[in-house]
Amino acid sequence: MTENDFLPIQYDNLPAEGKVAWKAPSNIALVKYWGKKANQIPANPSVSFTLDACATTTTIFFSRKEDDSQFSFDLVFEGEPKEDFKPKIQTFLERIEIYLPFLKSYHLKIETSNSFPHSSGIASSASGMAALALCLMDMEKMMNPEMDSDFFNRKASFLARLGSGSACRSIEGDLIQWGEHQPIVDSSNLYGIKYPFKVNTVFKNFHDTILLVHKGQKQVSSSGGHNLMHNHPYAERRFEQAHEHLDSLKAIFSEGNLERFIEVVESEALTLHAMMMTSMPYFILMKPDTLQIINKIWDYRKKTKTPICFTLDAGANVHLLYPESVKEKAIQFIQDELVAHCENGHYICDRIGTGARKIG
Ligand code: 2P0
Repeated sequence: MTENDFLPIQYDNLPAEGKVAWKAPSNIALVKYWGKKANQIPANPSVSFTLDACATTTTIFFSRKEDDSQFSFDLVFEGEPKEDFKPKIQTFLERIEIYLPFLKSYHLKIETSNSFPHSSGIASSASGMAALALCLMDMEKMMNPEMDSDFFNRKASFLARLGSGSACRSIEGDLIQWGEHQPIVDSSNLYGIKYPFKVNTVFKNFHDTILLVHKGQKQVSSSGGHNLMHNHPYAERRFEQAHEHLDSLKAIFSEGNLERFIEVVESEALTLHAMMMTSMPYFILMKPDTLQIINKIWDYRKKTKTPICFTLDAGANVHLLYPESVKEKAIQFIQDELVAHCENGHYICDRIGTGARKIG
């Protein structure tokens, strides 16, 4: 498919008003997207677990308006008008207007809230942009009821990507791949797809406990970090490595090989942060507690042979990944040894999820 496949047909039925609502989850990448080309095209492919508990709920009340020369929207975040989120949404609407040309014909009242605290350091752009894209697709579906659910999800992912790259992996579950990768025939730079190969049941109910090490603002945004991969001394080798890791996951997922899964996932997390440390300007998003947690995980794994590993997002928080079979041990370990490294002792128990849900 190309971008042109997402251009709409002529609509014959523009409703006067209505309401759409979706809840979209966050996701955690196993092979990381870090570096992009123009128009939100990823420099390398990625694959992620869709999460469940960490999610954004968005409702749009829409009504036809006379003047269709510009966008008109209000934004209410967790019950309060939120002016500082508006420029990002304005830019998003401008980018996607060509694919949803009815947007300027409506006033949109967008109400949105997150299940996780705003200041937790958990990125809300993936779940937020996914929920918004799904609401807007739902509006399009009212005007084009023939649209099938595969196309609906694919276009929602395509639009979400234009808001935030990783958001394209937050539409469906439970394992989503994004970015062209030759051995995955249907892979695309334009949208996420369900991981097409066999996945052993050991990965089906994986847990992700997010240890909230640092809840403050990051010094460098993800967009800033992606940009620093241009002219980065190790970029090309890193992009190749992401392909290699994605290839090696095929047998790992199929066999349920947790030992090798841990190797790939932890290497990806540390490589992501190594890219940050070797950018110009260089920066470090990990905190001392991030490293202490990593060392404790390694010690615990060595001592107990429990298949618990970590991954990192673009921040200081640590995602602890483990299968259902070791859940009790993992919770005990977190409480005994890791909570002390979390800001105010806070952590979020999440798990792999099935994707976004329409709620209204
Ligand atoms: C990922 N991250 O694959 C990687 C790993 C963070 C670390 O994608 O500029 O918010 O909106 O496309 O998607 C975070 O970057 O960046 C991200 P934009 P995004 O999940």
